[in-house]
Amino acid sequence: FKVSRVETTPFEGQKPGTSGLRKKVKVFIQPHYLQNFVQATFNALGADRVEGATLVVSGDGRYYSKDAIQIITKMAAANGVRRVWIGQNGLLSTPAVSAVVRERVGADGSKATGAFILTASHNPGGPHEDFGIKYNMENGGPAPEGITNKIYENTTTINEYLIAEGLPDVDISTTGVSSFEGPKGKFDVDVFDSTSDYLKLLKSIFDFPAIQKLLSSPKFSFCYDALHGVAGVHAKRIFVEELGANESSLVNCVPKEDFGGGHPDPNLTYAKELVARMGLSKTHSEPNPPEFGAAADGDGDRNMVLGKRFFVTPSDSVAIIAANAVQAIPYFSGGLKGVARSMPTSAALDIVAKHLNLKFFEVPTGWKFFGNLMDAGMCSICGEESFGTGSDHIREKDGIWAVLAWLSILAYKNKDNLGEGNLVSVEDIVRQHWATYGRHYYTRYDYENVNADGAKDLMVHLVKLQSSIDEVNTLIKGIRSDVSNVVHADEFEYKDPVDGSVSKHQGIRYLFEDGSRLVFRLSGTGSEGATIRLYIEQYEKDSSKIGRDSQEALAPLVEVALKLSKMQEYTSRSAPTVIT
Ligand code: VG1
Ligand code: CO
Repeated sequence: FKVSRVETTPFEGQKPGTSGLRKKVKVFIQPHYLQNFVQATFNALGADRVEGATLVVSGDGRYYSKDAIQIITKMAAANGVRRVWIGQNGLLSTPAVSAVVRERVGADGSKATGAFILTASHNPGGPHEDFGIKYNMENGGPAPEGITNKIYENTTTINEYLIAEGLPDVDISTTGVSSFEGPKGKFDVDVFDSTSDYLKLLKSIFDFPAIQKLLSSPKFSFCYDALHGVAGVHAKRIFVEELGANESSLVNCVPKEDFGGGHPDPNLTYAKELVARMGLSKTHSEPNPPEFGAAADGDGDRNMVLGKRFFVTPSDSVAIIAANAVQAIPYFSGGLKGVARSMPTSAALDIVAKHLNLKFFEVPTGWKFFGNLMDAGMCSICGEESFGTGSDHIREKDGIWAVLAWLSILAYKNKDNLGEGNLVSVEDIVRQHWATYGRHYYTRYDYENVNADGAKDLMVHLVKLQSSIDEVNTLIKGIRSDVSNVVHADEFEYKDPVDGSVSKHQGIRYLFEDGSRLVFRLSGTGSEGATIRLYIEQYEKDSSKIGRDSQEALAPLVEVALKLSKMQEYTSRSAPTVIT
């Protein structure tokens, strides 16, 4: 092939958000749009990280992925990349990409140096929905802000990109290596099995025979919903072929370019089929739900964990995994190096860290901040309230890992009663955890696609209010007299303990005397308008009060949050789009 230089002009708005660049497909398919972003990335990385590189290019299989893979492959070849690695059919979950970058060794002994992940994660897909792209580094984690800022800068001045001319489209449906000759020498495209490397890593972490025993017990039943995302590919291999789960326990596990028209976000609103199967639907009654259910998002890095007629909040989930990891998961048997959560995630993990005397970190929203801690050996387990849980086995959150972690805990707690005796259920484990550590009532209200100016004004209003805590407390007393006092309010700012970098404006916090918290943030993953996230949390230590309905327990704080922020006034919305 030859290298051709194509003239181009900048597009506005190619700024990567919380997790890469996400836009409507109709924006991405404009001539040169994707190409500009990819070239801006190569330029930000610099020749020494691009020439001779081995790049993974794959994603969640959403609409436009196949075209994007061909374009990126040709651009990689033209920019001097030595090898492109592609999961079969272009399918790799985000955690599988991270595992491949860290673990896979090519037939010629090569190791990956980075990855383009093609996904807009939990956003819907299809010709009228979203596409997305992000770059991950050699450690398998998302590019740090230093690089993403550089990428954005480059997109504003770009005037040409390089693409290989005469390089045929690669057949991504069949595994194997194809070699080509370019001006700078050899270029290989290696299409490989999507699950093998990821599976190998997971097998080195968990006790697969113990999980297999649990899954095969007639007392236990299991269900996994991939919402037509890429996790379905891995789920079939791992849960069915390796662990012996029944094929009928997999729901929506065939990936679709448009996720079957659904919203591939694993929560109680969008994972409708799973919610019904687990006996949690308000309109459908299920006589005998499975003991355990879980769902994934489009790119397989998120998880929702459910028990029979029981919802586990993600904030509780990470705390419970951390509390049980050393006993239940072989990888952690030597102890935990530390734990971390994102700022809006509930403080359930903090309490576990205190009890177990573990290092603890609170970082801004988005997985990239955990990676630095893990690279420095300071953190083993971490999580976010947004259905993200993971560990230092990779540098992304990992939906299937979280399911295996829960199955491990269930296997451990039930190791002596799979024969006789009652099964310790998901609900039993959570209630036992609350009884030991107290309960964090938690909910998140999302106002999706609201007017961007209104959203900005609401945030400005909330920051202004913070200048007088007395005034805030007077306002609150006028709204609800049964809510405690605000003792501190600020905009969250994070100084990375490893590289000293500072991230500002990471969410507005109101902290109450009794440990309650209100947090307001603007989403960084949407593709249209603005999305306001309101996080509400209340801590209850009194064991006689830990069994309440969470929306009911939080009602006073919700009322305060909505009135204090003037939510309806600024957004013209009387109710949130989604409550999780
Ligand atoms: C959201 C979540 C955040 C998560 C991010 C990426 O970001 O709140 O916790 O890390 O999505 O997840 P935001 O900025 O919209 O609140 V994923 O599964 O979309 O890669
Ligand atoms: Co995701």
